[in-house]
Order: sequence, then structure tokens, then C-alpha cells
Amino acid sequence: MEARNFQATQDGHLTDDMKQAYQEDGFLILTGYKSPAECDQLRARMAGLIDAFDPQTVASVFETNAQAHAKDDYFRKSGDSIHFFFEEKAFGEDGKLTKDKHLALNKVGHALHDEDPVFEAFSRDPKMERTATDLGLVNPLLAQSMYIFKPPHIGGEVNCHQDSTFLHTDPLTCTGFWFALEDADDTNGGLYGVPGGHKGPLRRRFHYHGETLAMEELDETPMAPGDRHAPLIAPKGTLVILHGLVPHRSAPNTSDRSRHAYAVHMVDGNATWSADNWLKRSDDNPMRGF
Ligand SMILES: O=C(O)CCC(=O)C(=O)O
Repeated sequence: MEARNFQATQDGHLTDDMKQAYQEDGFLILTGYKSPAECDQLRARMAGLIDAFDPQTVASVFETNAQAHAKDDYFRKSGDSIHFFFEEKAFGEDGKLTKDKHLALNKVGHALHDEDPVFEAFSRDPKMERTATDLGLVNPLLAQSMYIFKPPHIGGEVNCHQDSTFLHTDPLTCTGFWFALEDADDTNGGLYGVPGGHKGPLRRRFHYHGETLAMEELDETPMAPGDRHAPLIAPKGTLVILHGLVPHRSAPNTSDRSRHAYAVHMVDGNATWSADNWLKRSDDNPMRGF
């Protein structure tokens, strides 16, 4: 099954055909949304952040025998910071990295868009505001950002999920803006989505139950059989917009090509943010729009 794609407009506005495709499919593929130079600039900035980062500062979080609560705590505190998350088995039993730190990372998140000026400029692009508004977000707020590495050979699968599971508002407004910083396709761990799958219910919610973060099952409707998952082919510079209810996933990267991506998730500030969401911001550093 082929997913349709469109050439992005210069100013970020969506044409009627694009809006219709998003309403029907629950995703929208816009090629050429960012220039190759903008993608390279973001990659270079991330390489610089990694250069400046000492993995030993988080070895106790990621080493093989690390206490589960250490990883959990590092994740909980990442909502308003830049935290580095390593692939499984990146640290050996001796607490040392088993490979070059640039090739051992799974992702960096979750407030690059607020805490780093280069990521902020990429994320708070006026073009993006026009796109978000055309999608129907009245007061778009940038809730979280992630740089996703999917390293060659070891980049793992991301299981089929709906983004509103993680960023819940009433009514549901979570919308993913996923940028291919390198060509991403069905051979190097690219995305798959279920066309029309956003018309189904929210299946799960990941949220605080008191002090505990846990997944709650809401609806047992299956996401969709594998043959309904369409590869979302995304050449470098492509923006893939994902409705918060559309089931999507990514395959493992078994190729020798890397697949860097950057994702910003927005919610509508006019909807009610669920206070038990995993993502916490302090009162003096709230979520902001453009
Ligand atoms: O980049 C990936 O592999 C998965 C990204 C994703 O699922 C998301 O941004 O919601």
C-alpha cells in the first residue's frame, strides 16, 4: 500500500488537497519542507551537543546492571531538559561505553526546542506555525521534541502506538511533526502508518497514577493488521505530520545507512492539558507556542 505524498508549499500553508489527505489518512507527507542545508545544520548541532556530553555522567542510568528507578527518574526529569538516552547494551558491565558515543544513542529529548537555540529556530519556524494553524490547532504549543538516531544495524523497532497515548489533552489535540534529516524508507528503519487509523479510539494512556508512571489500557480494539501499515517514504527534508490517534511505528534499522530524524509534538493550548501526563513543566518554564 502506497502512502500519498505532496511537495510542500514554500510558506508552509496547506492546500485543500493536503488537508483532505490528512483528514482521510491521519498523516500527511510533505516532501521538501526543510532544505538539505537546514537538515545538515541540525545534524551538525546535535553532533556538537554529543561532543560536549560526557556519557560517564549517565553511566549509572544506562549500564547493564543499572537500577530501574535510575532510568525512570532520568526519563521523568527530561520533560524540560536535554537528556541523552542510550541504546540497550550501550554500556558494558564495567560501566564503559561499548562503542563510540555518536553511534550508541537512541534519542535525545525532550525540550531541545526550548533549551537549544539552533533547535529552537528549526522548531519555531513561522512556516511551521502556518502549517499547525492550517491543521486546526488554534493555539499550537510545542510540548516535546526528540532527536531520534536509529543507528545502522542496531537501531531498534518502535512499536505501533498512538501519540495521544503519551501527550493527552481534552479534547485530544496531540499532533506529531516528524522531520527526516536523512532519507528514511522501508530499508533503513523508516516510519509506517495505518491510513485512516486515526478514526479509531485511543487504545492506551501512559500517565501518572499517583507517584507511579504506568500504561493504562483503555480500549482493546486492535491497531490494524500489518498489511494495512503503509511505508511513509520520507526523503531528507520531508515533514511527516501524524495525527495523535493514527497508529504508527518504525522498523529496526538493519541497513548500514543511518536514519536521523527530529520530531516535535504539539498540542492545542485551548484544550485542557491532562495534569497526570508524564511530561512535566515547572510553573516558571511553561510550554510555549511560536
Ligand atoms: O522515528 C521513529 O522511529 C519513531 C517516531 C515516532 O513514533 C514519533 O515521533 O511519534
